[in-house]
Amino acid sequence: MADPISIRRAIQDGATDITVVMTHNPDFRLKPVLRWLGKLAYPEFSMVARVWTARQNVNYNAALYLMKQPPPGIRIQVFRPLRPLPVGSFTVAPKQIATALNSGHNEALQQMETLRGSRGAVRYPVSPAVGGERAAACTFSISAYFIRAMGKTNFVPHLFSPLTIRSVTLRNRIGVSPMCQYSATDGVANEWHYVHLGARAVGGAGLVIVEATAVAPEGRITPGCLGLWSDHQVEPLARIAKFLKEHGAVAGIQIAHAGRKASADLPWRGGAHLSVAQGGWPTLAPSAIPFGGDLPKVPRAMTKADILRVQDNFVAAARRALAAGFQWLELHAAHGYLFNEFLSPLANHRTDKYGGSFENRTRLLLDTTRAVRQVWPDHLPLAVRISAIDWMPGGWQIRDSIALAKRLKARGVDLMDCSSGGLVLDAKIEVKPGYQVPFAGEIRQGVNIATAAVGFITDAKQADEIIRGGQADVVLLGRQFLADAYWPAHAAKTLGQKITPPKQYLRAW
Ligand code: FNR
Ligand code: 536
Repeated sequence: MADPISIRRAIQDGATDITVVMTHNPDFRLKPVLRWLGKLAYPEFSMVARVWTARQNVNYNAALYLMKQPPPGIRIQVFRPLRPLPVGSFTVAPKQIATALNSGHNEALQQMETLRGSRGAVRYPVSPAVGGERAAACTFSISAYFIRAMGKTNFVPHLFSPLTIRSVTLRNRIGVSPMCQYSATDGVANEWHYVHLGARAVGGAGLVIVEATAVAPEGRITPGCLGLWSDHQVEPLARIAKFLKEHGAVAGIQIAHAGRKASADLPWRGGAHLSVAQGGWPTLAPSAIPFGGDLPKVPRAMTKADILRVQDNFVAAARRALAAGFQWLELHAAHGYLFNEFLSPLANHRTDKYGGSFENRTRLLLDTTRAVRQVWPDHLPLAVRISAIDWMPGGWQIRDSIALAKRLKARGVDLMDCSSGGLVLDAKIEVKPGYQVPFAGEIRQGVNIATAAVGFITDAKQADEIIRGGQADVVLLGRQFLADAYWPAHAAKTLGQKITPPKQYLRAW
C-alpha cells in the first residue's frame, strides 16, 4: 500500500523525481495518493511515470485521471513503455518491460527489488531521448517497500543533483547567467559567442543561457547585441545550441527588448546613449520618461499597435529559438528593460489598460507569456527573469513579484529567475554575497515555483548551501563564469563530487 507519509517525507527531504510503481489495483490506492500529492504542490518534485503493470484497462483509467487532473506543481513525464529505460545505473531492456507488462506484477516486483539495492534508483531523471513525446496513455504503480525505501534515503538536492523540468534534465544546478557580449554584428552570433558559450558547457555547467537576444532591432541594448528578429540569425545560434547540448549542457536563451535603455554604446566605449547620427535609434517605452544619467534619451510612449507588435516579436523570436534547437527559453523582464518598465509604477505612467493598477502593469508580460507558451512546446521549460524589487520606495516590491509569479505560473512558466534593480538610476542597492538569494527563496516558498538565484554567487559551498537550503533550484553565475569557465569542475572538486570530464580532457581532470 502506498504510504503518503513516506512520500511526503521523501519529498520534504528533497526528492526531485519519484518513480511510483504500481503492483496492485491502482484505482483502489492511486486516486487518494494522487489527490494527496496534488495538495503538496512541491515545485521541485517531478514525477516520472513508468509502466509496470499488465492491466492495460486499469492503466488507461489512471492515465485519464492524470491527464484530466494533473496535480498542481507536479510534472508528469510520460514515455512509451517499450523502449530501453535508464533506471539509475541500470537499463531495463524492452524485453524485460514487456515481460513485466505481460506477466503481471511479479517481474515488476523483482525489478523493484533490484532497484531498491541501488541508491541511484530513487532519483533518475529521464533523458529526452527516452522521454519522447507524450504517450497516449500512461500508468504507474506503487510499491510499498519502494516508497518506504525512499523515505529512508537522504534526498536533499545539492549543487550536483540533476534537475528535471518538463522533459529537460540539467546535469547539475549550475547555470551560466545570461551575459551580453556586445560582440555581434547586425544581431548575428559569431565565433566569439561560439567559443565563449561552448567553453562554459565544456567546463561543466548544467545550463548555459545565451545573453539577452533582442526580439526587434530597436530592442537591442547596443549595436553589438544579439538578435532573433530575422531568420538569418537562427543558423549561427543553432550551431551554438548544438555544441552546448553535445557537451552535456542544456541550451538556453534569453529573449529581450531593452525599452528605454536601448540604443546605448558598447560598455567599453562608455555605454552612453547613441544618437541616430552615431548609429543609435529612437527608443520605445510604456511612457515618455527617460532613464537618465548616461541614458537620457526620451523614449516614445508605445501605442497599442506598438504593444501588440512587441508581443508578436517575442512570439516570433521564441519560434526561432526553438528552430535553433534551444531547450530553455527565458523572457527578460528584469533590469529596467521593456517588460520591467511596464511592471514598475516608477516607469509606467500609462492611463490605458497597460498602466495604473497592478493588473494593468502586468498585462503586457502576462499576455506575451501566454502567447509565447503557445509556440514554445509543452515539453520544454520556460523561465522569466524579473527584478524582484526596484530598491526604491514607491517602486516594485517583493509582494508584487510573488503576485506576478503566481500569475506567470498559471500561464505555464516553470521557473522564476530572481534578479533585482536596474529600473531607476538612484536606487540604493545593498550589494553583498548572495544579496538576491532571499528573493529566490521568498518567491519559491510563496508561489511553489522553481527559482534561480543569481548575484554575487562565487563560492562552491555558498552555491551548494543555496540549493541544500531550499532557497533556489538553480544557481546562476555571471561574472564568476567570465573569470572561470571551469567553475563547475572546480566546485565539484571542492565539494568532493565526481563529474565526467569531456573525453578529450580525461587525462587532466
Ligand atoms: C549581465 N547581466 C545580464 N543579465 C541578463 O538578464 N541578461 C543579460 O544579457 C545580461 N548581461 C550581462 C552582461 C555582463 C557583462 C554582466 C556582468 C552581467 C547580469 C548577469 O546575468 C547577472 O545577473 C549579474 O551579473 C549578477 O550575477 P553575478 O555576476 O554577480 O554572478
Ligand atoms: C547588469 N547588466 C545587465 C544586463 C546588461 C548590462 C549589465 C542585461 O540584463 N542585459 C545589471 C544587473 C542588475 C541590474 C541592472 C543591470
